[in-house]
Amino acid sequence: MFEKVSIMLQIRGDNIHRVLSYKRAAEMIRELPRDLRAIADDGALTEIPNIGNTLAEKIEEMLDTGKLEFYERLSQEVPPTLVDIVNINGVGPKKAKLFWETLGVTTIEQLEAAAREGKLRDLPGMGVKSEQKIIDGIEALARQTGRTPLGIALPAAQDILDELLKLPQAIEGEIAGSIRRARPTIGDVDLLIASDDPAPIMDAFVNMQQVDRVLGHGPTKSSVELLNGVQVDLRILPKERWGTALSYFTGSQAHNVRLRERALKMGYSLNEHALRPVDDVGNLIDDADEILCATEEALYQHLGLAWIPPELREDSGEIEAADANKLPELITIDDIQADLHIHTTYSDGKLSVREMAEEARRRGRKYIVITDHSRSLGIANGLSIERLLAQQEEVRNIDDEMGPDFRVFHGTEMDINADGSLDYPDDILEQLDFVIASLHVSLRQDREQITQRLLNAIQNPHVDLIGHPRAQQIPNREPVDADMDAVFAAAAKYNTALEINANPRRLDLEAQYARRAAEMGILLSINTDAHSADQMDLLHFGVRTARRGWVEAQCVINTWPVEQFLEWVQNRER
Ligand code: DGT
Ligand code: CA
Ligand code: CA
Ligand code: ZN
Repeated sequence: MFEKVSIMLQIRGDNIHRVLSYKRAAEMIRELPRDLRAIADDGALTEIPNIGNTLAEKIEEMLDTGKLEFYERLSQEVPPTLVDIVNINGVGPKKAKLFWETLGVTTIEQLEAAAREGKLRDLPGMGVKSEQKIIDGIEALARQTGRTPLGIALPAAQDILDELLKLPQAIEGEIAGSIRRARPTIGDVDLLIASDDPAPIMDAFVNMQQVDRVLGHGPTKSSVELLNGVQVDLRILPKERWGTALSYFTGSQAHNVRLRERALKMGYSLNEHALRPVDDVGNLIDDADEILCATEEALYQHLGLAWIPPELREDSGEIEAADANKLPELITIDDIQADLHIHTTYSDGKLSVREMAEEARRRGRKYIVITDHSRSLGIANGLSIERLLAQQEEVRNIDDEMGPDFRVFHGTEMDINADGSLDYPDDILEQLDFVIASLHVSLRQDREQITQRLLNAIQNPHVDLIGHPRAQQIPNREPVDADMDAVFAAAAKYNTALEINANPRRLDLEAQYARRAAEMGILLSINTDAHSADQMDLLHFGVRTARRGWVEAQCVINTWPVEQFLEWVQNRER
């Protein structure tokens, strides 16, 4: 509700501080580790950062009545359906307001009709191209509904599994399907549990409080739809068959097909239950015993293959690699030594430099870089040069205080401006320990412009890392239209690293791009881009994405010891 209100206030033209107060409150609430109602019952709403008395009263009102009077009044002035329009890729509040005021458009359907009739192109700031982009954006939005971001699906799946594994009948369990393979979005959740007594587990599953509807309730398979709309399939099987079942339901389907073909060549049929001997023409041999695999390792071994990490199972070379004993030694979360992209209250983060440093140290990181937003990014409270230099002094002091075993460096997440210029001059960048350059604005420019902006940043000797290079947001902001071959060629030439942003709303670079970059010898960096302590715990999503991209630890700069990192930063500048 607060998110809607913030967009509606922005469309109405309210002051940016008011807009941001609702937006920040919405973010705060979304990330709360506790039930909002429980906090309200404790009378502790105003202890939530960014929630003062006014917002606390509004939360109480919604908890009590299910409604917000302020929103109802605001709806009289600004049609709430305009908020859906703002969700279209390439349409911000200003454009939504423009379409509404000039054409009376208030819904996505009306906007699509107007665009198709060519009515948008003549509006101020619009053209034939931007009109087409809106049509593309609407189509993309329609395609995307139905898949759930990994960042939502994985924790939901884990909660359910943890709950079911508490039952005495459950022996072991695993999340299978596309979540186990770490796809950035997932169609449905696939859970597997090993048990010889499935009925009580199935009963518990269909009766969980997260369940909205039961789609099927059987002895070995049940399906439910959760209150958040996600479908969950649970299969229960005997432990002796765990390996074949886990492999089958992990997929991908393309990987499974290849395994089945390989099995057939070796004289077996393979399905989710077992391997079974077949004759030359593929018919089952009647009295031959099934071969059961209790582990995935056993199954792959029967097929003459090394065990293949789930993130690789897309039939994109992993079977050939396993066959030749050339699987990559994938990076793991324990390889990560540092977080090179961290925000604080200087810009749009929620904690101070010191608090973020302490939180990072508590999570086992050995060094971090503080990288707040740069001066042109007003919406994120970007730092003027004066504030940047003041922050540097604070960072230096905290680095001193925290001793030699934990280092705090000073950097920036600098905007690559719409005209391709960088947001701080070289003589300022020179004074920073580490420089990230990122695209945040004018993301719908054409391919040539976007590519040129990225190249300008990559070529600057002070820029060490390109943050979230494709500027996508999952599920509904498409990546920028950049010539990635040119970007990779430049990154390789100038020895500029590219980020795998670990926030599950980004996962950018995506796996297939990370893989190509790593193959070209480009260095990568997996960072949380944390704006709060909780977001530091999202690191594993970035590591999963890297693994999906066949990435090994040595090409990820923040797996390096601090000395090696510093040497790299200093050498490349020369
Ligand atoms: P999703 O849910 O669309 O994100 O993708 P998956 O991979 O989780 O697909 P899903 O839930 O339909 O099925 C889970 C796994 O079960 C899938 O990765 C492979 C296996 N599977 C499902 N149907 C078939 C099939 O018809 N043939 C084969 N070979 N495997 C299948
Ligand atoms: Ca699935
Ligand atoms: Ca499924
Ligand atoms: Zn950013």
